[in-house]
Amino acid sequence: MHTAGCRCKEGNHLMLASTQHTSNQQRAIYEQQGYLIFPQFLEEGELGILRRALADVLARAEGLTSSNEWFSLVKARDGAGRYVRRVANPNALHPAFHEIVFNQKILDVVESLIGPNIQLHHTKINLKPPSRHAGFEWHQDFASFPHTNFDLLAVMLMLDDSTAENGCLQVIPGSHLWGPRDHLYSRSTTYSSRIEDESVIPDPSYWVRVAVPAGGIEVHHCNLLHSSLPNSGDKPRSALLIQYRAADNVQVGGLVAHYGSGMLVRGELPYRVRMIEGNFGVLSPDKRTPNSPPRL
Ligand SMILES: O=C(O)CCC(=O)C(=O)O
Repeated sequence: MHTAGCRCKEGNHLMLASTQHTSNQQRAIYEQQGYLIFPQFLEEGELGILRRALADVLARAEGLTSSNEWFSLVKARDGAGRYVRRVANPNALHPAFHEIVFNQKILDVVESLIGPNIQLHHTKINLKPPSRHAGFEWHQDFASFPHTNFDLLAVMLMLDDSTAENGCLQVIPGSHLWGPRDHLYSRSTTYSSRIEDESVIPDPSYWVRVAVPAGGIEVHHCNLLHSSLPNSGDKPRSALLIQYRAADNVQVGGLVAHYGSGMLVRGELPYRVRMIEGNFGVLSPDKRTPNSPPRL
């Protein structure tokens, strides 16, 4: 099933410039591949504001020795010290991360993919310190917050250059068409998941590394299988993730306590729920790989 039409060589994907493609073309690529890349998306000034905001937010984590509701920490590769691995709900912590959620250029892309009525689901910042713990196993986002339909996507905005060395995203093009799969909590963290039946993951010749420069964005469908390796280089890889959904798409499981979740960012509330047919597993506390850390 997964082999149909998705054999891709590493890096062989379409790089879009927001002005070069019509929204119909963007949508057609997204429907076929499950992801889009815009390597030059933000102006330098816009990127600068976000990078300064990140520095301000991280200043609040100085001196922390264990994770809290905002900051998840991991041990450095050499064991000396701890790094912030994830900032939860940065839109609650800094006005720049609140405002970027309403960025009209981003919302134009999102509208071309999931329609005119758009809600925020959540934001987070994933930091990739040089740590063996900083990878993500193959997963679909849908499993962590299932909804009544699949018009749910992530915009990943690169705050640093993301490269093969520092653990850029990797995807399996077309895998969103396989539908939602059962997941377990990941082996290494308490807040991410991995596909339960790893035998469906095709061989590495189908994997595509998505290296995107700072200021660029990658957009992926909630059922696209994606992962990323730990940072094996010496440069950080920070990325802001903004998850949006169509306003007629209602969450039916998983974590709901995100700051600003359900906020209408464009269009209007349709007061309708659109449901697709099918059934899917919801992550429950017992869905753990035997050696995965205890659920927080
Ligand atoms: O930051 C990454 O490399 C992957 C992020 C991701 O897949 C997630 O947070 O669900």
